[in-house]
Amino acid sequence: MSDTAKKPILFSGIQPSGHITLGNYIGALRNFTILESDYNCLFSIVDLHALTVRQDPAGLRRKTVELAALYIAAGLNPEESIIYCQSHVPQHAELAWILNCFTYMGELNRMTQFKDKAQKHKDNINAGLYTYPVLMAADILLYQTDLVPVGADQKQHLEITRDIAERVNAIHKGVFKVPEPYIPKQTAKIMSLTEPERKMSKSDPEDSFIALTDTPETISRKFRRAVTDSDGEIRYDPENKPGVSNLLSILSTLSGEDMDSLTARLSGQGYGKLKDETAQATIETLKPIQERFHQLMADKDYLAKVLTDNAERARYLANKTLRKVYKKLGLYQP
Ligand code: ATP
Ligand code: LTN
Repeated sequence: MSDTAKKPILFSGIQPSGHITLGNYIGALRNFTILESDYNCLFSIVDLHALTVRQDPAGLRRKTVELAALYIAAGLNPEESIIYCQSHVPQHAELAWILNCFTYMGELNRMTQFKDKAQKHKDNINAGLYTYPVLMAADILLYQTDLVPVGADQKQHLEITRDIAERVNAIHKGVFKVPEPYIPKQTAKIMSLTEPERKMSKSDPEDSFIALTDTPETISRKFRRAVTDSDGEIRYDPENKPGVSNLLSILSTLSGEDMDSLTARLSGQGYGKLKDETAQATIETLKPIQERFHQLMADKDYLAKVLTDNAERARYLANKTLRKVYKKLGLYQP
């Protein structure tokens, strides 16, 4: 950790709320691995956020450990980066309370993720779902974060985070670093395989997403059944051809072939060929990740130690910001 002190800070999180999908990988996890060496990174398993929808306790515990294994299997280094569970660092919830007092209901009312999730879970529109963006702002601001790599669906949450930080800073000078989002255009939104007008989401039905742990047979089958269109032309046009464009985005990202040469090479060929190549590229990308994932899952003690040690590193940093916030706001600190 030679030049650690000089590097800017990167924070991101994924919820342990289901099978991690190819959308999470391409939109988030893969970028984490690309950026890791240039930043001091924190990668959180945001288990408190997952509680905003009902979770089965044993399932939540299992998915938490699986996500830790996937972070490492995808290439993140837990000796350098801080890979940890949000609930192991109580400062997240503490700062969230403070930030609640700097967030307007009018702002939260505009959040599209809240509206979508409220629609999906009509029987459980809880206050946690409503204040979800405030906890997310706390996650980020707690570490004086410079950069937050996320998928396009999180853009609005990043904007509210910046607004909250600026609002606090306007009253109490210099409390928070105002973070920048990192949302690369082409890969920011991987779409569902069955409803390509909607984003691929880990809480949707199995056939709509590729899980990072799917077998090669399942991956091939899901891509073969992916919804396309009937004009038979291979062309990148997300507006009019969302299904085909989604497959092209996935293939181009995973194979490294740029979109122009890819569409030129495949033009005039059938969708079967596009689906086959996309499946193959996915299988090849996921193979080493899956091997490492299974090795790690066979060593739960190692994973527990990583999460325990890293939570301590996170608490140390989190505490520094929280103390500063309490002091600046006038909470008596003898
Ligand atoms: P859920 O369905 O439970 O809401 P999710 O699949 O949206 O989950 P999150 O844990 O909310 O996953 O997101 C983790 C990261 O993955 C975020 O940075 C998010 O923007 C990104 N992400 C999620 N889905 C996609 C997608 N389809 N395309 C690109 N990025 C995505
Ligand atoms: N809300 C995010 C997950 C998340 C997150 C974060 C991402 C929670 N806290 C902080 C980046 C930074 C989502 O993907 N749904």
